[in-house]
Amino acid sequence: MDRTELVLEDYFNAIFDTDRDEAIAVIDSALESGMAPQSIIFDIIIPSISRMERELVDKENSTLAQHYICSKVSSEITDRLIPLLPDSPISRGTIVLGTARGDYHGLGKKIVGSILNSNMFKVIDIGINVRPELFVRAALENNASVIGISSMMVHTSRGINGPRGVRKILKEKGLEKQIKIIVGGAPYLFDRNLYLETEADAWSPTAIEAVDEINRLLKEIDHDA
Ligand code: B12
Repeated sequence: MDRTELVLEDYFNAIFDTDRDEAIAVIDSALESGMAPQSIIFDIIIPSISRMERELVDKENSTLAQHYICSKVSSEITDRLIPLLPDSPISRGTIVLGTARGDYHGLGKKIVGSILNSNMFKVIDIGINVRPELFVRAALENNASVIGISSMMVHTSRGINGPRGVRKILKEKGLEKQIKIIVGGAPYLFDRNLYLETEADAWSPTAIEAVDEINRLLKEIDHDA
């Protein structure tokens, strides 16, 4: 096993046992030994959440309570890692980011925001359970070119209170050429054409790939201007 695999194993065992202190100790020791914060997020925390889900759904080997603690600890550790990611002083554009109405999953959005931030975007995170009107209002108030909507459940991606609701308002206000919509989250991973159904301009499977997609959207806006 290489070092990353060892840390992954130790971290997974800690969260599987809902041992918050041990999970934090594993991450602190990984940081001390020189592991990069971004690698901890993508190579340790995200794979552990997926593995935890497999234990719950496929193997029926864990409980929803374990799952809940795992996501709480993961979120707390991600909060500690975000300030350690490089912060870029230059801004390529402003992105308003939130989780769709009715959806309380916030970890993916948090990671997307911090990766965009360290890739020269100004990110306005407006939280979870966000109504369509609030997305548009925040975009106008902050002169944002892109609205990013995270949906982790099928109904919060497809429903009228999700991206489609935002699209409807952009259309009504004649803002479609100046504000683009990007979406992401679990349902889009299961159905790669779903973003079209939700009337978004783009989607991305990961935070890293979102950087290129947003650059493409910004070019589209410049071209149309
Ligand atoms: C952790 C988790 C929870 C935690 C959430 C904690 C929190 N504060 O976030 C808890 C336990 C509270 C929870 C609750 C529920 N959950 Co839940 N949950 C999950 C789980 C296992 C992992 C989600 C996660 O954090 N992943 C880790 C992050 C880092 O990954 P990510 O979110 O996918 O984000 C990455 C990309 O998707 C992308 N991305 C994400 N957002 C965005 C946005 C943009 C703009 C872009 C570009 C990219 C992008 O970038 C991220 C980083 O690379 C998923 C399973 C799954 N496969 O996703 C189920 C899942 C989403 N949950 C599910 C369900 C059903 C529920 C509950 C209804 C359960 C219940 N019976 O109560 C409730 C819903 C509560 C609500 N109203 O929101 C279902 C949804 C199924 C469906 N068909 O709709 C899933 C898919 C589990 C399953 N297989 O059934 N959940």
